[in-house]
Amino acid sequence: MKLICGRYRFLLERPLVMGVVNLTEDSFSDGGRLLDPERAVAHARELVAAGADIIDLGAESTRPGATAVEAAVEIERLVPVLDALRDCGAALSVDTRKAAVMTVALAAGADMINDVNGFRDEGAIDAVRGSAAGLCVMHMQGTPEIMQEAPSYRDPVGEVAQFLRGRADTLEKAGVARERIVLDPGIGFGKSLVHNLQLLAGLDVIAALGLPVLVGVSRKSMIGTITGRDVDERLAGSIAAMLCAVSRGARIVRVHDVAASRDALVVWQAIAEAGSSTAQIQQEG
Ligand code: HH2
Repeated sequence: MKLICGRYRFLLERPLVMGVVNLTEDSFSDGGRLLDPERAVAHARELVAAGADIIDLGAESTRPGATAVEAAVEIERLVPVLDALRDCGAALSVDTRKAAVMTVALAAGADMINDVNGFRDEGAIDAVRGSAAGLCVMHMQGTPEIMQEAPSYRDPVGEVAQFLRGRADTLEKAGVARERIVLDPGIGFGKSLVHNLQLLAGLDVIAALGLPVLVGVSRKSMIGTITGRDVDERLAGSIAAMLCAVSRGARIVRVHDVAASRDALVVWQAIAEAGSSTAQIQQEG
């Protein structure tokens, strides 16, 4: 499996780490800390040094009830940071729902567009189709303003898989190469705790669609609900959920704590590789 991601080609033989850098006032875990471009750039460089393969820059919080941000404000926050990080050694992803922001971000050198709205906004597909950027298509029921009011599904895994397959087909029909597409079930986006758990448990169904799967569970409220921990005490719970996700086929994990997540992943990978070589020896014997 290969992912074309702007200047990068990822073979996805091991799970990739996407480090989160929120250039926002109100993100649920790091809001306000990185609004200053210099601090954001310094933090992104730390994440790259800690092993991030991709840096995900977001200039609008999408947490439940967050205030919408104008495209011009997103652009103003993103462009200087994209410029400063161009040669930081990791692929640069921009987390946005807006076509206007996508266009500017791509011109400023973004390698990936991460759209929590699955490229459903007017003009979003046109903004990205002609580029070589990786495209993360996420599932969300409703909009961030109201998505946690009454999420409802008959079959969360089946419905999310069907939605993601439909969006990937639409992108392909618009001329986007399949190797550019990544799918994400959107943990916490219009989902109850039970929906989130069912989606993680059934992630193999989404992975079976044949495209790389990205999962973001880091510090999310589902971890807080299960453990009773505040947002800055959710690392262990986040890592447990992340490893469940990679065991069920996730190829990219979106995390705030890159160093710890990378350590957990390299240990997981070493065990997974030992398991597959044992299976091969048994088969040959
Ligand atoms: N989660 C968040 C934001 N963007 N993108 C993808 N593809 N998948 C996710 O799970 C995802 C995402 C929410 O986390 P965060 O960026 O930390 O918070 P906020 O939206 O408050 O900025």
